[in-house]
Amino acid sequence: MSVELNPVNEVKTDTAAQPPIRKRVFSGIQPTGNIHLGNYLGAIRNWVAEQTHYDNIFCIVDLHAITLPIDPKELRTNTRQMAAILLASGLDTRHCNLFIQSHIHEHAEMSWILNCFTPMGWLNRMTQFKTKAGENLDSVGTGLYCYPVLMACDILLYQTHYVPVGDDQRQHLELTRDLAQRFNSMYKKRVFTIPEGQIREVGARVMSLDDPTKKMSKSDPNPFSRINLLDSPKEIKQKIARATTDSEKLITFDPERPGIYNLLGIYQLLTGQSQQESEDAFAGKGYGDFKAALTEVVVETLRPIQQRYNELLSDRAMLDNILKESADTVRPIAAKTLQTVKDVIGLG
Ligand code: AQP
Repeated sequence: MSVELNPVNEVKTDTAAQPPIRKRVFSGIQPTGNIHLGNYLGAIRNWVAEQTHYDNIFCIVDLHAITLPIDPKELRTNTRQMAAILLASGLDTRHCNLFIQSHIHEHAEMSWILNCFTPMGWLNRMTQFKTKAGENLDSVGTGLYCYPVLMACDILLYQTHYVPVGDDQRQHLELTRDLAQRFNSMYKKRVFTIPEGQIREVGARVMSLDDPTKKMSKSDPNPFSRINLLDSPKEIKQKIARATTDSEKLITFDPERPGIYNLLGIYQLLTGQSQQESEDAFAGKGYGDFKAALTEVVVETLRPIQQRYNELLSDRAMLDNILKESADTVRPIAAKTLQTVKDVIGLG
């Protein structure tokens, strides 16, 4: 079952005669494996919490996943696993559509077109490209360089109002807005809705466990840097036990002490407490007590997600059906936007 979306891809003005049109949310996630607590707290949890408020489109961005080398079998497996994790985390297809990016060819087609409209200087400024390319500037594929344009297409194809993401996507979102504004003004037509980011103050940047000055990341070669959503209780315990702290004793939100700041932030988010309540809970206690409590909270948060994940993954046909129905529902929106773009630029 997939949710009915607003029937047209134009932004309607609410009038007294019409029921209010719900705003549209779009967000994506790469099926690159190792989905972690940062992805959950920075993105997925917010998608789930607010899914009844919006017209939601969520996408497993497999075309983004091939911007770096990935084994084909692994990619296909990761994609189904990602769908199962998202549904197990609480995405409900009565309230949202969840599909695989490559199932809607309009993403790739629009990407070529918008690449032709994107100044190289804009892409040269993207810090994520520099980080991911590292020393391999001459050997990485151009897809990695053009990654932000594909992301812009994902968002713009659906006339999206809001994009809930973690803080690491802030620069890409700005580029999306700039591209949309530039295109609209070049053709003096409101072809694209200008999207706004939804970046939460808390949880938008969960940091690595071993180096809390870096963000928690799927591609970090050190498995002790992150807690994966599918980690066993034993692995979670080991990872939290090894997480970097410092030689001080107080368990407080002190940004000057990034290790404990990050861990306490995770604890606060998962318990739903205020900062003060979390600090009070550990007044007079040491890192041992705190890490044990954090371990328990993480394990208990992930337990029901993992149970549901295993159930969902055992019914591959049902998963594929959900993904297909959602793609069928949203495809006409993407097709209409692409056609408008082709018309205004003179293709065909
Ligand atoms: N550490 C993080 N804290 C908060 N939010 C995060 N996100 C990622 N890392 C953190 C958010 O998760 C969503 C999905 O991310 P993605 O898989 O599409 O891409 P990413 O940002 O490249 O994720 P990773 O885990 O860091 O992967 P790699 O290592 O491949 O770069 C996005 O909303 C993102 O903001």
